[in-house]
Amino acid sequence: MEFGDVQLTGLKDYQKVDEIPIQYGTAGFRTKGSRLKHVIFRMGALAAIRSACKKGATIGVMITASHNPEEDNGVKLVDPMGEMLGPEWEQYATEIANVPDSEVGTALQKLTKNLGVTTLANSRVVFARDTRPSSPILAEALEAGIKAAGAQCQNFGLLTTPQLHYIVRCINSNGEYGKPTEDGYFEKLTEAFVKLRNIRKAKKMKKLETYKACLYLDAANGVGAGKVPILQSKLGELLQINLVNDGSGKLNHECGADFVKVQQKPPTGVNMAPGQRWASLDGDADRIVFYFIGTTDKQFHLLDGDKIATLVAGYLKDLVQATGLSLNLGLVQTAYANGSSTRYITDQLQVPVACVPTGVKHLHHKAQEFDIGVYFEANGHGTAIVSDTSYSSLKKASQDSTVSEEQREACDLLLSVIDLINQTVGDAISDLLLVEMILAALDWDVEQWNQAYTDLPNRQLKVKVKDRSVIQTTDAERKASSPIGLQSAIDQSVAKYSHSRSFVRPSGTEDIVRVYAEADSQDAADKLANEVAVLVFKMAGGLGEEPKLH
Ligand code: NG1
Ligand code: ZN
Repeated sequence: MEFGDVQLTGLKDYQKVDEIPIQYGTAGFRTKGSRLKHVIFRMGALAAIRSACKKGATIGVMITASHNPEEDNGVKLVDPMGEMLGPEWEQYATEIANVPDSEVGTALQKLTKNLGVTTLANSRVVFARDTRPSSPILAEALEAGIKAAGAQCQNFGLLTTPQLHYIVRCINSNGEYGKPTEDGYFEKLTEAFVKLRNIRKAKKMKKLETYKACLYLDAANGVGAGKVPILQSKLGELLQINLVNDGSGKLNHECGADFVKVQQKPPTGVNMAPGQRWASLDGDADRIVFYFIGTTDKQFHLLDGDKIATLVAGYLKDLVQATGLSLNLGLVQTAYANGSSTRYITDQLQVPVACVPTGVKHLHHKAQEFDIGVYFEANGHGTAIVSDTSYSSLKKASQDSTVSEEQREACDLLLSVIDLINQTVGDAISDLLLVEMILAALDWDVEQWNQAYTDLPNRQLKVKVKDRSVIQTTDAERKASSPIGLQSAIDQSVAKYSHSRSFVRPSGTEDIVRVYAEADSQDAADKLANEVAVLVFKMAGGLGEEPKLH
């Protein structure tokens, strides 16, 4: 089988296991690990073609299924600046993944020809994987695919998803973004953290009274768990991390950021004392949520992506103001953002806020419209990005002797904060350090942070349907445009509850329809979510039993 001028050697070892179509969705391909060998082999070749189209820039490939169960796996491609794969290539990925085994070579050959690629010998692909049992064998398939295409490759072994994104950007910016290694990653982040935390000492400010440098961290038994000791070794007493779900248990099983966010409860089996600050990563450490048990009410409180976004945006707003530069700061959310958070951002923070469809690529893209764009999904995936021109103005002002000393200091501080942030993609480790740094700077405990606003009670449900594509949405997924009649039925249900909102959308990562509802009491949110789930079940071809209120 010919592909360009190389043989697709090894293809026989990477044949389809079934003919079920597979699609490159919001987070790449995701399904049972046992179905992915051929897809990943083909993605190795596709990454090589992508690299050639980007003039030999290095492309990244990550093998992970994030917060999904242990038996799942997935693959996604990382573009040269560490961003998600360009949208037109998602289509190529889907086509290549689905062609019959006998046509793989021809399909790849046709693609290279259409794209004007003449050689893959200068293509470079780097890759990494998470801790799933199926990941090593899939990494072998990937390497075989890259090599079959004749490209060069480097295997980074076990990394978090954001670490790989960071490394890709470092390589392609010739080290300007940092050293393209795991060591370089930790060095950049922790140096910035240590510098920011020590400012208090340097300025002889009064000692911290409320903030306690102690965090309890659930690593979801994922790839992040192995990274925490490295992080800890560089932080010393500035932050003590007590690790649970450290990799000895089952990945994402009753633990991790997704479990805590969706179930709105602590990971199973942990012992939380009131007032302790807890956080959970997801399986590939690109999401984080915080939580605690109230010292007075003894209730569980969740500080999700919305609460992180508001903390970060509030801090950055003050800092930007102190620089004296006119940089416009904006925040990007999705329909899943709690209504209270959006109100708080608009009314209290007075920061412009935008709503985009689910999927990090949409948030990232929108955030690029601001000088400094903060974006977070409610589930804890997010980061902040700074435009090149804003970064240059900050650099310039920090060294400009005509600028006041306070303003220069603020510029310098903001530059260090930018170093602490992984701008390529949401990064749980970077977000963890950012939150801890801000809480220390404000001398806040977790309860003070939580007081910014009170979440409207909410509920997320999943409905199994025959074909989830019958649900179509508009208005950043807040309205259903198909099937006809569904939206007006949802509107009627919503009208029965006060301060309520509900929407439905097909998941991009699971074969289900997601239902979201919020209202002024948990009981009302639960009832509304259930009513809407029943509507989806009835009007969109539900499978199995009709949803019931629990
Ligand atoms: P889907 O399955 O499309 O809802 C989920 C998350 C997204 C995003 C992707 C990728 C929710 C409601 N959805 O997508 O925000 O993070 O996974 O991991 O959290
Ligand atoms: Zn993830």
